[in-house]
Amino acid sequence: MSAGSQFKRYYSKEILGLPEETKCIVRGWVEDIRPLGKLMFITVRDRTGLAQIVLNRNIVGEEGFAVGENLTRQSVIEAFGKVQKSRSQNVLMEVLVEKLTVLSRSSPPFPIDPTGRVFSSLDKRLDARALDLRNPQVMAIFKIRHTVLKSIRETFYRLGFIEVNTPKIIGQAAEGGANLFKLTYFDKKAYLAQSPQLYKEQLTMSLEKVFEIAQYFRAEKSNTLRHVCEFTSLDMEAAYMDEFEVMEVAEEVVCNVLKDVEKENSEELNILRVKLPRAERPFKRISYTEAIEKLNKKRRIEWGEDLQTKDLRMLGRVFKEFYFIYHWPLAIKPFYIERLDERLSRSFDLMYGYLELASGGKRVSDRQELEKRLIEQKLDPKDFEYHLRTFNYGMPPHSGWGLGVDRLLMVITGKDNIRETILYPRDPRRLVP
Ligand code: AMO
Repeated sequence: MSAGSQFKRYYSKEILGLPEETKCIVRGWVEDIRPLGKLMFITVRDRTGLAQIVLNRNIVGEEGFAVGENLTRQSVIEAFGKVQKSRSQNVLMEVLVEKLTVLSRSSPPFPIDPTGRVFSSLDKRLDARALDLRNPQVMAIFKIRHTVLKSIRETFYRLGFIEVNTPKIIGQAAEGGANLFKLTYFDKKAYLAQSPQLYKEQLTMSLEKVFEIAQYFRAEKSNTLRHVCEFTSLDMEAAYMDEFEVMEVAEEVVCNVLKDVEKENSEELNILRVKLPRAERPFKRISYTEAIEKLNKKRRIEWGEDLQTKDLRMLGRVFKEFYFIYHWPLAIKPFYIERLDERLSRSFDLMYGYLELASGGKRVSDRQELEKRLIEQKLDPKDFEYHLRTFNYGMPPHSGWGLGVDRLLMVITGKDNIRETILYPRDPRRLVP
């Protein structure tokens, strides 16, 4: 029997809608095996769901039945057969097998139960991530992630942005010296990129409006639920826009993502038992100074201090959905953010409750001012010569932001731990698999 002989591969989900007698090929991994006299019921899972296939000793013969008897859970099989109505409870249609082949035999016991019936810790699950991904609850997160990435791209294409790819091996720091992973680049020192900051700014000189979705690296020894050493960032940068205009772009991206996930992933949201967060434009905007005033009603916090997790949690109880905190003190924002006045910067963070999702702002586009800001932040302009030079070629005013895609996924999937939203997360303790 070959795939050419009128048999066609159908996904599990499609089989339920097929007429009786349809010749089909079922491919997937074995989740359950239930022998019942001369019959054997096998539950096969693929990425769309479950299918039931039935072996009948009278049809497949002794040899064929033995293939079923020797099956192990999680093995990958291929079955040729015909669709029939099922007599099992909860199963509408099943496939009566004519030929069963084991494409890859698994070797139990397994380190985790990928059906999710037996609880495993996240650490154990991540150690066996390839198997963990067979769990529909886990797979659902990455199906949603796919929609999120697609939706982001579509929004930026529609807004006339050009998608770019900047280098990840770099010779100079983009965000200052801390948190860099160092590596040897032949006979030179090099680093893994912390962000595309300087490149995306330079690209506004020519391509004007750019965006990039890529992974970045931070050597942060913080073992929190929202930090990893390799994260995916959505970065945008646009010439001739100010901080408030790019905040609107962030709103549009987030709202379209939510709309698209609602449209494409109702099944996955059901599997995860979560409701999408609400997002109404415009998002609330509060200035840093207003935030400090609000916080001061609960605890003493000096103007100029960075907001600690406990402060953000407090704000998160007041602002339950998406909101911006804008115009932060100059001293606690990076050197490339433009000055609003002596104390304030033209910066903003996009928040969801207590969680910072994105930060950005209007950038310095004047070389002398940028050098001054570098010195103020105790950085050496000489280390940034390649970047500073580009300002001599004519640098348009520009603004942009970077948004943590993994964190956005936390909000959408209702996960408290960022590691759940990353296929193979990297943190100070985890480098494999
Ligand atoms: P920032 O450092 O605030 O800004 O990063 C932007 C967003 O990226 C996410 N993020 C992280 N997510 C997980 N683990 C980490 N270790 C981590 N670090 C950052 C967060 C954060 O809000 N160049 C600027 C952006 C800009 O101004 O355009 C930057 O990198 O969601």
